[in-house]
This record gives sequence, C-alpha cells and structure tokens, in this order.
Amino acid sequence: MADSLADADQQVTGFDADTAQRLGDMAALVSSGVPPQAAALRVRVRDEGVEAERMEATLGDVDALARAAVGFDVDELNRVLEENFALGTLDEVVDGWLLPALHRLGVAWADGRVSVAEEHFVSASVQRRLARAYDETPRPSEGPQVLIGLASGSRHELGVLAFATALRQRGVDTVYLGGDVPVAAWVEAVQQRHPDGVVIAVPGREDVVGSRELVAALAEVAPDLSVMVGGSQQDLITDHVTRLGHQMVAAADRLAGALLAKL
Ligand code: B12
Repeated sequence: MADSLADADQQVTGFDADTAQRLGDMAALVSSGVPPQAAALRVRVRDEGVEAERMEATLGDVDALARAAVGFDVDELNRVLEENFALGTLDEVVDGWLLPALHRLGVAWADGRVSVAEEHFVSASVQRRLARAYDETPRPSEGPQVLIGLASGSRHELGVLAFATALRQRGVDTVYLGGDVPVAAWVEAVQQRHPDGVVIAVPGREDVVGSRELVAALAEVAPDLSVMVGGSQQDLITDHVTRLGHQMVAAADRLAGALLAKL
C-alpha cells in the first residue's frame, strides 16, 4: 500500500518520496527566511548527518558540545572541554569523544539547533584546546619529519591538528602548516624542508577539488614524496596518495611505525 502510494506520488510530482520530502523541507526553510542555496546545503548536510549519528562514542557525553554552543555558554563549554579532555589520553579522547561530538555539533547546525556563530564559537575553542595539547607535546630533535596541513580553501583544521599531535606524541617531528595553504606555498615548504611525508585531510566535498590540485602539484615537483590523506572525503582523492583511513589513532600508529622503522 505504502509503495503504491509512493508510486502514485511519483507519478503526480515526478519525484520519488525522498526527493519530494527534501524539496518540501527546503521550501519550509526558504519560507522561514533561509536563502535557497543555504537551505539546499542544510538539507543535504542533514541527510549526511543521519549517517554521522551512527558514529560511535566510547567516552563522555557526545551531545555536550552542541548543548554548550546554544546561547554561547562560555563557562559550560570550558567545563565540557576540561572534563572530557581529562577522561583519558589525548588519543582516547579524540577518537572516543571529540570527533563524534564534532559530528553531533555539525548535525545540530544542519538542523537549525545551533547557529553559524554558535558553531564557530565551539570550534574555535576546540581548536585552542587541541593547539595547547600540540604545543605541550615535546618536539623530537631528530628523526623523520612530516608536514601537515590543508589545501587552499580548506578550513576544517581540527582533524589534521589532532592527527599532528598524535604523530608528535609518537616521536615524529611534525611541522603544522594549518588550514587554507595555497598550492605554491605548499610546494615552497616541501622544497625547503624535504619532509619524509605530507599529510592533508579532506573533511568535506568542498575540499576535494583543492586537495586534488595540491596532490597533483606535489606529485609533479616531488614525485618520490609520500602524500597521505585523512578526513571523511579521503576516498575521493585517488591519484598519487595513500589514504590513511578513518581511525585516527590506528593511522597515527601505522604511519609513525613505518617512518620510525626506516631510521
Ligand atoms: C567545526 C566545523 C567547522 C568549522 C571549522 C573550524 C576549524 N578550525 O576547523 C568552521 C565553522 C570554520 C566550518 C566551516 C564550514 N563548514 Co564546517 N563543520 C565543522 C564540523 C562541526 C566539524 C568538522 C571537523 O573538525 N571534523 C573532523 C572530523 C570529525 O571529521 P571527518 O572529516 O568526518 O573525519 C573522520 C575521519 O576521517 C577521521 N579524521 C579526520 N581528520 C583526519 C585526519 C587524518 C590525517 C586522519 C588519518 C583521519 C582523520 O576522523 C573522523 C572520524 O572518524 C563538521 C561536522 C562533521 N560532520 O564533521 C562541519 C562540516 C564539515 N562543515 C560543513 C560545511 C558545509 C562548512 C561550510 C561550507 C559552511 C559554510 N557555508 O560556510 C564551511 C566551509 C569552510 C571551508 N572553506 O573549509 C559540512 C560539510 C558538508 C560536506 N559533506 O561537504 C559539515 C560536514 C557540516 C555537517 N554535516 O555538520 N565548519
């Protein structure tokens, strides 16, 4: 019965039930004042968010970041970060709580519970907390060196910053370049430092084109350089790279093990 209703619906509107639902949700957002492009993005991201909800948290309260975002609750956010970062080693906290909690924050933004400014407020604070952990990790004075950062236009830094910290904790000398690094600047950095590897992340679809350009440019100037990718959209970068997978701790273990074994 449900199928035949859906079929009938499709005959009338020309869309299947899912598409009709999405268009309806978009229309509702637009009529509540959200610009059409932003409405389309929100609906797409919300649907991807359903997948993200399945991401498993093994520590802490995975909705705590999204809750602290609402109303810019500075004290609550500080408390949530201090409390959760104290639940285990940095590895355990990043994999078991922080990354799933960031996904939940994204879902809360996509479905309108958290505003753009509230999301920025939380992610800026998370970045400061991760940067503190990175700076507090002693830098090895010798051994393999890895350059870590993002391609031009990419600003989702939290994954690569956490990974840079994890690698440094394993005795790899990491040089962290940050987000939105132009191709020419990457090329210059590689030619100057001659690193043992480069790690970038591709957290969103928007990052794919810039990341591909960067990878191609590096392959041209340094064909023997090992370029590695993480982040949820890493599978879309296929040429001249090694994909590190989605488990950050396991990836850091593998890469550090391989680099240090060459010593
Ligand atoms: C924080 C955040 C921001 C912050 C970033 C601040 C900062 N300093 O990093 C700000 C506010 C700047 C921002 C901006 C935008 N954002 Co934003 N953002 C997020 C959020 C909430 C967390 C991002 C994050 O750190 N992810 C890190 C982890 C959690 O991500 P992951 O890529 O899934 O990676 C997994 C693994 O691959 C692994 N991993 C991650 N990194 C690495 C690295 C390595 C080396 C390895 C081995 C593994 C690994 O860990 C994860 C868990 O398994 C996400 C929500 C989400 N679902 O991730 C949205 C999200 C990424 N943003 C999104 C969007 C659309 C945007 C904007 C375009 C919004 C806009 N209209 O302006 C801009 C784009 C900015 C740009 N030019 O890059 C979408 C992307 C949609 C898509 N599929 O492309 C998301 C998914 C929104 C959502 N669903 O909630 N964002």
